[in-house]
Amino acid sequence: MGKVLSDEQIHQYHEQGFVSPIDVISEYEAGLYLQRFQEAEHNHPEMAHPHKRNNIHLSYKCLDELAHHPVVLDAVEDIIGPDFALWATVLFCKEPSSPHYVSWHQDATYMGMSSPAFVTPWLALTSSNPATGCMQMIPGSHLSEIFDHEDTYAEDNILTRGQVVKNVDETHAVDLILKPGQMSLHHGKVVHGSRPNTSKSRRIGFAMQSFMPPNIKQLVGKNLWLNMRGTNVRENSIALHRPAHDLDPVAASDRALADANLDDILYLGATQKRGF
Ligand SMILES: O=C(O)CCC(=O)C(=O)O
Repeated sequence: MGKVLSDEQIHQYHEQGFVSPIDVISEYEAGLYLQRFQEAEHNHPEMAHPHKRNNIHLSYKCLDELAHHPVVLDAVEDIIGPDFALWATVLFCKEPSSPHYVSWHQDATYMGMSSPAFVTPWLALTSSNPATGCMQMIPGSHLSEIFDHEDTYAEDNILTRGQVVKNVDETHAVDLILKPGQMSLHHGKVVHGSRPNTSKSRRIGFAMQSFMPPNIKQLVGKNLWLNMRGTNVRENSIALHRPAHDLDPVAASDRALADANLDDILYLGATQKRGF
């Protein structure tokens, strides 16, 4: 038994490359966080929109709190051990009845890390189900190598390059259905994607992408990390700061650095840059 996950859940993660659902906060609390997020979004829209969706946890206190929630960190510890840092976050918002989707891909492909053995918690702020465009996973695909990805830059594809793994057998896909306040955990190499939101409600997922132990090194860009738990000694690294409040200027300058770094890494060698 881990701190949060049962032995069965830990086994499932290692066998299938994901585990879901995990209760983090109640639906009621998720509603309060959603309200705080939407207020911050209303007051400071320049810090959170489809082309400014990375590292919002360095701008909005509510997302910083969720990234540090003890249930999130305990579950991460159950998977990768007691020492880890957070590399980045992405807020995946799909507006009601919108065409945006995420093609089949493996996260580790363009992240420039020395190993894909990292974990991403994806926390639902609103309901995530087939109608709203929940994530879908291909069980066991994390046990393969990184597949070839074709960069399509397709208009409604909200991945940086619209990168896609071809010939995925979708008959094995598993829908990760989450209530507000629940999360899933997925491995850096699991093949996953999501369909458009056909519902009348927003689908908002906070992907903490990703938590990594100190033996995983950034090989392509600057070494920027938010230390989360235990000892995280990394050569030539810069420790990011938590915001004390919305738009904290210290964390804001960290975010500018981290967003630019993420751009350099994710678009390395790309033929187009799309501002995601
Ligand atoms: O939110 C989505 O639909 C996709 C998210 C995703 O690909 C990820 O968190 O790695």
